[in-house]
Amino acid sequence: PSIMSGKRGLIMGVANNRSIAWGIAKAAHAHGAELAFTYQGDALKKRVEPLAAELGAEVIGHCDVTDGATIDAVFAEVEKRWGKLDFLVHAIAFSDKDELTGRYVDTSQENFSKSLLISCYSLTAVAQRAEKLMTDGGSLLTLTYYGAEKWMPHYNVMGVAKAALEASVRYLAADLGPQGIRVNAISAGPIKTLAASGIGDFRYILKWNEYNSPLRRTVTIEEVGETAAYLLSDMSRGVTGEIHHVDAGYHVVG
Ligand code: 0WD
Repeated sequence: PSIMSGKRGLIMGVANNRSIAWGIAKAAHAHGAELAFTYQGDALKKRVEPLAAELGAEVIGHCDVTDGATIDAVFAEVEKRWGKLDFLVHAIAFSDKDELTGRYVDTSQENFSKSLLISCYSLTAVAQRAEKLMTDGGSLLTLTYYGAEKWMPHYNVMGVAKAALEASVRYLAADLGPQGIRVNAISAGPIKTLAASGIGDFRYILKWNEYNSPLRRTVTIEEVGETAAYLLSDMSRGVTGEIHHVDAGYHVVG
């Protein structure tokens, strides 16, 4: 039997076929889940629609996490179509590219607020809505990076946002645990995606991980996806508040 059959989940944060959220969607689908996708803006709609179709999934609508009305609209649509929700993948982050290079100390208040709102608060914003639909319990999953734990070159305000995101995972896990809703994060190693291309010297970071991680390579979105399928399914029913590294082991040496 497939580990995710009968489960219905919302995938937020697919930008294209290199997105980590897409790797997770493919794995969840392969393990029997039924999926719905959101997209951010019309430009991404054109990219997300054919991908969703590949998995026989629904495209629920536009969601910009800085606009609570669009989050409400998406969850209203999920409720209308499914009545409930079993899992949610949050693979969303943003920071002004100009501040993903150079020094953290130069971060502007405006970009700090925007980065924390989109990359951190948005998990809490979607958890508030998901809680109401996860009537049989559920699993929330977000994506983080080692720059939350240690200084990394160029990661700057994103490192601060990811540290706050990881703390949010723990607080949300405690709040929602009594209802059987689990909240976890995957700390993924560096992967060449659209968002990653904004980070200074990203190719060097990939090479560094290739040379220094225990497995002597980087990870793929398919590998992150398989681990996500475990965290989204009942296979991990005793696991919550966890930050699970899928990074070829880099965190033990870095
Ligand atoms: O090396 C990497 N790629 C790693 C990524 C290592 C470890 C963690 N991560 C994290 C990212 O920080 C992010 O949280 O994984 C998550 C997914 O990122 P990704 O797959 O690397 O990047 P991408 O394919 O670009 O998807 C991120 C998407 C956005 O794409 P763009 O590139 O257009 O910003 O997040 C979405 C958007 O689709 N997004 C938003 N969605 C709703 N509202 C918003 C927003 N305001 N802003 C960005």
